Amino acid sequence: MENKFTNKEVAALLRNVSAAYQVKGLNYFQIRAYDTASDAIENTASDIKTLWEQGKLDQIPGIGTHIANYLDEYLTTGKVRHFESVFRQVPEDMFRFLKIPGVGPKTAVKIANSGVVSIKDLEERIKSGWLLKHDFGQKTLDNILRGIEEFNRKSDRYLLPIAGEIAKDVVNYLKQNKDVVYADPLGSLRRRLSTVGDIDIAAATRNPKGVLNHFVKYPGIHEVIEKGDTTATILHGSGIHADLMVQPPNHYGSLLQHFTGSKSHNIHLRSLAKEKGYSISEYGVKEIKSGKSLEFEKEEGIYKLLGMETPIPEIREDTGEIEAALENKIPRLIDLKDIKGDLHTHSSWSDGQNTISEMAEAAAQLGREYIALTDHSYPSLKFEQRIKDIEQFNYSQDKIRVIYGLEVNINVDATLQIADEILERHELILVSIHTSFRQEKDLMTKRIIKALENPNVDIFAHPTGRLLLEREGIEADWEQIFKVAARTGTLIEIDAYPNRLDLPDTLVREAKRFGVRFTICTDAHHTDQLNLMEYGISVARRGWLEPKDVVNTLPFEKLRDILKFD
Ligand code: DGT
Ligand code: CA
Ligand code: CA
Ligand code: ZN
Repeated sequence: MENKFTNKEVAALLRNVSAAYQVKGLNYFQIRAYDTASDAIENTASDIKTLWEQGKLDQIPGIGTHIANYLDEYLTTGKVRHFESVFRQVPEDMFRFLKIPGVGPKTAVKIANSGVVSIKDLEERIKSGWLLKHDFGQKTLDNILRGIEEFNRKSDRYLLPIAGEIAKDVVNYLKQNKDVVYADPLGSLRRRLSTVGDIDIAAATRNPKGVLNHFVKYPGIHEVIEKGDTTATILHGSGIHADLMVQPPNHYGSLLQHFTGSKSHNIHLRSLAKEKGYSISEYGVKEIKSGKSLEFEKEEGIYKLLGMETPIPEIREDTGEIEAALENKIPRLIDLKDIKGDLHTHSSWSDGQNTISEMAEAAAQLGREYIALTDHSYPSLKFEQRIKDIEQFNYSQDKIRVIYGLEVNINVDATLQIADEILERHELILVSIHTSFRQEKDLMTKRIIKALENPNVDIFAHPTGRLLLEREGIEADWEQIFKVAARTGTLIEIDAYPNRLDLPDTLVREAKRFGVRFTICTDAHHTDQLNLMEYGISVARRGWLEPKDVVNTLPFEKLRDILKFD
């Protein structure tokens, strides 16, 4: 296979070195260096090959000189002699199996050594019972099967912020061209899905050729895949594809509408249009009877023609938004501006990187009225000292009110990590699952419900425990859980951390139907992460939440009533 040197490929190469080292039993620090570098490359929006060409590889934090030298060799010659010799000492097929979520190096080697040749082959041999005879336990095999399902589903998707940052940069670049009248990211990015398959961008111009020529000279480009008269596709250095579609300004509304999607929204809209005597496409709208073409510079015009208000992009999934729009009944959904405070953050008292005052001041800078510090309740934590520190900070200033809270694990046996006396001493208690994610559904449901029924518990944080592109969420009876949450008044969190976005949007909408109330919080472990709130807002909007559904839209005085502070 030809090397393209995308970030994804380079990151995978380093990940493989780490895996091979683990099999060979090298020490933790040698292994860790490769994992860190791999993460850093996967998560940067800059093209690694371009950085290398500019001699700026060391600009990526996490890449030491040692690995930078190997990368230099790799990008120069297409291979690294040292890596090749490492790879020769482990079964070649193991790397294929490492791509399955939940399969580590040791299991991958075992699979490879048992003669399985591909992921497909592996799936078949598990299902046929063949692998059971080869020293694998049923439980391990079930986990592998689940991983394969996940692998098949996620294929090549990117976290919203990563794709979003790239798209923003491309759009800004396009706007530097004087012939570009409008430019916007569309598709799943505009609908704010938690993961994005490819980037779709639309531009309005009277000079399509010039704009497409400009587009394919974008500096972050890795390769031009295709270039036609009104469209072009590039491979960005990160490994993601970006499609550009151009139309003259008077057709731009149709372009926007079509490529925002979703596909099912569009299909429904088109059949509705047909009933009303119109045919709509990405190029415009036609009156079927007269054959007359209608032009729309803005997409609102198209919806208006069909007798409806324009649904915000986040809800265009054909799950009732068209019906609601026809009756002008789409509620005013929550917005970033509605948020008054953050109720899930960490300081250096647990695993956060900043002190209480640093976190509080950064939150005040963002205009928050209050912030809850919810450090993990390690039993060794000096709870009283920490409360005193927070109270002292509150006396010392009046820009922001710091709420002293804790994030408490729900143990596998449904008890909580710390005693009720300690919970009672705090103003806010989050509970969450950090261990035994694979518990059987019924037990898991009971485990959660018991925690939610504890009167000291205020919020159930990142409920499913999923890690996007990495780990599936827990299995539980959500209907039962939502009923209990509604009855006890326990709030359900939408965690805005980009690889969580948990509760997922579809469950948010379901929970709302049961009368659950929510919080939207950043789970920040660093001051820089306090501004991740916008991603939680996207999830909430996709779940049709209004400001009244979310308690951290309330001013502090009202919030304290709900949380029953002293
Ligand atoms: P992605 O890229 O997998 O994250 O998801 P989208 O929604 O961005 O999907 P994509 O990139 O395949 O297409 C962008 C939009 O273009 C999509 O949301 C709706 C529209 N579109 C694409 N293919 C079709 C189609 O076959 N029929 C209709 N009606 N619309 C389509
Ligand atoms: Ca797309
Ligand atoms: Ca696309
Ligand atoms: Zn947390």
